[in-house]
Amino acid sequence: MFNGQLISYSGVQPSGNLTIGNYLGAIKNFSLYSEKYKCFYCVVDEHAITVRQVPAELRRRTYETLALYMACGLDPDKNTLYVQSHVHEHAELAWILNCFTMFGELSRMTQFKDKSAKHSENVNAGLFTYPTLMASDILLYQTDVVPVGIDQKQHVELCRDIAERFNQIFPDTFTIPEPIMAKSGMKIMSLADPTKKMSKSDENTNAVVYILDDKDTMIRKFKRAVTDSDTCVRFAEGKDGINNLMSIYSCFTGKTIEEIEREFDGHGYGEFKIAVGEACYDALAPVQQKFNEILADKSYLEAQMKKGAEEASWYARRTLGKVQKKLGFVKI
Ligand code: AQP
Repeated sequence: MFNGQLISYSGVQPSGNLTIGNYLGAIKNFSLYSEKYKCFYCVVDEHAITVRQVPAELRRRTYETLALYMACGLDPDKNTLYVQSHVHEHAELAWILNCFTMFGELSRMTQFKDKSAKHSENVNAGLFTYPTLMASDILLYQTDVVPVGIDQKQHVELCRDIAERFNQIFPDTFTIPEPIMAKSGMKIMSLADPTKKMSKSDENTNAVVYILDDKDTMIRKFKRAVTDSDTCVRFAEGKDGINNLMSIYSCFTGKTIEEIEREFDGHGYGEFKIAVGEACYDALAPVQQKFNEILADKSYLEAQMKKGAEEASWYARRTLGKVQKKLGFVKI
């Protein structure tokens, strides 16, 4: 809460081309909060460098992620859309929060364990302290709700613990945020291994459907999706691949699982997979068209980045100033 206004905050890393997991688990839901909350949606480029990035690609994806926010319905006049590295308070508060976060807490984060196993040649301190930067992102804006996919729930819970610890020593500093997750789509799984989350950084591009994939590519990927030896389209334990495809189809069409089971009763997996690909493309085609229009106007995007950074900085400065004063830092 900031000046009596409820706040929603979330972000996406420009660490790869965005997937339908990012869309269904996060971005699609962001615009739902625009009426009730003051919303901040950030392109978290500082988080992305915890894993090595090619600079030209990071730059390109930063523009693209901002353009996708807008293409997915986020109006820059109603939401504060900005890039994390344009607001230096994020990194400054993160340092302070590092001093209120325990080594053991960070060691327990599953994303750190997964990513350090995946990037064993580069287990850097930034990867370890990623959650304190995320806590800084959230707490700087006195955030009430954080719309995220389920994989980020643990980080939001740690953020709450850090804020409560800080508030105990320095009362009334931070609002304690709540993670909020979509009822469906909170964890979209890989098409190649449906026990694993779909991730934009997956090296197997057939395992991932990108928001910007063309129709043929989407259908081809769904056709190749790993399923099981059964042929009946029904949601059941042990049918991870089909369960995942049914969830995706449900998210894109609004149909319930029971409706989907009835629709495909007597039809095989092949027909169902094509229907999932078509539903996915039909839902995303308008986003793709809008994205291409917005991306074509780089100076418009840069003007929006600047406006967003100025708005965000105003809020971020106020919280950081309050924290510094409470800690006893001298102001000159
Ligand atoms: N598969 C998913 N299903 C549902 N939600 C998902 N999210 C990510 N993958 C899925 C949600 O998308 C938001 C932005 O994610 P992020 O960019 O901050 O990083 P991430 O969670 O680490 O996503 P990726 O795609 O797996 O990125 P990489 O491969 O770079 O690590 C978050 O709200 C996340 O929950």
